[in-house]
Amino acid sequence: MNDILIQNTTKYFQETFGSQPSQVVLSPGRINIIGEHIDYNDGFVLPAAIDKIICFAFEKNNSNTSKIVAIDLNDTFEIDLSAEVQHDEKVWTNYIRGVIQQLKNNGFQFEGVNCVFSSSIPVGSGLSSSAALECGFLFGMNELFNLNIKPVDIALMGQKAEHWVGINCGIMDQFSSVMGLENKVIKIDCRTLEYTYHDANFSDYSLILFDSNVKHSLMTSAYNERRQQCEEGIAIVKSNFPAISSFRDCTPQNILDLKDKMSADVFKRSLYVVKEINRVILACEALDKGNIELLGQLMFETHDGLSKDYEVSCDELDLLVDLAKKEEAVIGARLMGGGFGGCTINLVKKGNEEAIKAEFTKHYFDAFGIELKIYDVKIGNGTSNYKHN
Ligand code: GAF
Repeated sequence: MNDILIQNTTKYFQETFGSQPSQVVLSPGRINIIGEHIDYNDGFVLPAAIDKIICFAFEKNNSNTSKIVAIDLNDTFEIDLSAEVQHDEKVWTNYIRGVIQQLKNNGFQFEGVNCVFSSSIPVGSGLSSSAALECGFLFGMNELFNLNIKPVDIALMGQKAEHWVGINCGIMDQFSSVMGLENKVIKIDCRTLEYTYHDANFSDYSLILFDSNVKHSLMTSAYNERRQQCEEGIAIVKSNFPAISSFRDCTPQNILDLKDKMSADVFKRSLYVVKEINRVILACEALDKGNIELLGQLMFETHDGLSKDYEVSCDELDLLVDLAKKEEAVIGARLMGGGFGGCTINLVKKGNEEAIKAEFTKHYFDAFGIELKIYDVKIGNGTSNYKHN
């Protein structure tokens, strides 16, 4: 599938700019096995890059203006690099503007580019198409102008670009988009940015994403609010237990002891975070030992926490996970990403995929009158230059 995407992108570039691109970059979306809303809480997460990507074709244009074409949106924007970077009503352009702003802030020297891009990452489904856009564009600029930005710094600058757009996100999405490796999940310590690769030992299972096909508009404000509540929670922990500096050093009992000192929401969020950090550690051990059944149970527990304590689920996602719980062939499922819509991630015993897909499609449509979208995903490499075979 991506071969056609790459061909079309380079062809479109040639038709638009009359030359061959000098640089073709592939930048993936991500899944997250477990560890949700944990990256901005100094915890551990377990994501992976996937085989759904954005393909970019670039060339320098020897001017001070960049021209960027989003093929799928049939839209183009131009940006004068000598002017101050401004936000725009066209949201997609802000991710690129945010990256340009980061390059400028960090004093990098660069000029205008011509760029076209096209994507196989569904937008608004919680697969981090925005991180892929930021990191892929930045990767291309790094290559074209020999900026010598290290991969982890590409991820950090991508994250800052996203903050500039308006979501106070953690590092997980950009990190996994840049650092992904085929068939490996990455355990990221979001406090130190140390990371280890683990075999994605899912051989008897398929990873299936069920896309609720809804996106509740609260997402940005609710995300930022959750982050703020967690900051409030950890501040209360620190002032009562001076030896503790982050949620990962807390036990659930520490939070229970502070119940009277926290608002009901801050208490629930904090308890969820402490439990989820612990679940990621257990899940990673289970994965290493090939105990995928245990990993699946932990995923179900994560969903319960996200739904009841972190309150970032919605009826559509809850139904998809309830359906999964009833199916013997689905050993784990949960909402994935920021929440309020998007996908659930499911571990489905091999051989049962088609029956499960049909079952879920029917039940979901009966309940909400909405078509379920389904993605089979494979774990792929992080952002890279396209190399012809
Ligand atoms: C979004 C954010 F961008 C990530 O940083 C992460 O917090 C995730 O939601 C929730 O785990 O994808």
